[in-house]
Amino acid sequence: MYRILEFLRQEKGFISGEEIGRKLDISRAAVWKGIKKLREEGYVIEAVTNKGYRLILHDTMYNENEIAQGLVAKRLGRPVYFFKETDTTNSRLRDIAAGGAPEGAIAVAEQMTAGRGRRGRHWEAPAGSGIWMSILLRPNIFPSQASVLTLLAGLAVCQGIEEETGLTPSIKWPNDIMLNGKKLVGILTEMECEMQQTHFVIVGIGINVNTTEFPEGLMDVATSLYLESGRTFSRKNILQRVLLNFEKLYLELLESHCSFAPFLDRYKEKCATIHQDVKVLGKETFFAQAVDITPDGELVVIRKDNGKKEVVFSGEVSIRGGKTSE
Ligand code: BT5
Repeated sequence: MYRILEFLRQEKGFISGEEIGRKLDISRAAVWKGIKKLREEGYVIEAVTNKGYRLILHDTMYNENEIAQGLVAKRLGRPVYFFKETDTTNSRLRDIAAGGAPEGAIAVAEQMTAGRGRRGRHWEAPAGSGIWMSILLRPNIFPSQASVLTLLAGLAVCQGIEEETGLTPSIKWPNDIMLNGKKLVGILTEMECEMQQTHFVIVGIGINVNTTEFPEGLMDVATSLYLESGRTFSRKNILQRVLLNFEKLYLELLESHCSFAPFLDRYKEKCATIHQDVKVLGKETFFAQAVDITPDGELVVIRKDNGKKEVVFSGEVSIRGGKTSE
């Protein structure tokens, strides 16, 4: 069926069923069946007697074939595992990774029924509105260094969104992307490791793209590209841009032996947390002012209660705006 799609895609005008059949060495009935299936998937294909078929609408289509089509990234996004509905892409990709899938494989879902945030929190992931994607990486990295990948994913998502939409989100250290004070993107990095060895890392990214409304309770804190701009965007284009940006940063990270230092200035430029009042929720809960990011990607804060400087590790804490509660 997708071979027929490729034909239609290349052809600017009409192409007859006979010609498609001849080139693909299949019967006209098989061509017709393929066209029917493509239509069922949502492709709009015009059919005119004596002229043949013409592909009209595919820009809004979202499936493994569309995502792979025109992907510039060479390592990430190959291959694409697409699910119309699944519980959570992070778990699906974990299973796929355990079966030996290569670095760069991604799992993408139209809808997740049990999307995950950190610490068992729920991630709202309805159909038709967002990018719910997990990326498999197999870096030679200590488990303690893996949180750097969350920071780089955040940077890549910001860059990708900016390039594709012109909107300028910022990062709330360590794993949220915000737009106009509301959460646009969440990132969940998970890994399979032993004491000193990382087997693989899964970076899960959730981006609210064309979401028109959120359930009660999320409306005040969550937003989408659509809600902030009044425009709808191609999920495929944004996804591809994010992958390309993440790939560039990831390759740079490997070259720098997994040091975050080369990225520090770029990260700080996008990070809105610095100079903000924050509530640190770790082993201990306290209020503080964020003052800097270290070359290892940790947050430096000055505590409100005793004025002391402390370094906060991303794996350990949640950061909330100073005045809000958990
Ligand atoms: C996160 O957790 O922000 C990580 C979210 C990661 C989602 C991706 S999608 C692909 C992959 N597969 C998965 O199953 N997950 C990953 P956390 O910082 O714990 O934030 C969770 C909180 O964000 C929730 O408690 C809600 O308050 C809020 N939230 C839930 N759904 C949201 C949404 N769609 N947009 C914005 N905020 C949301």
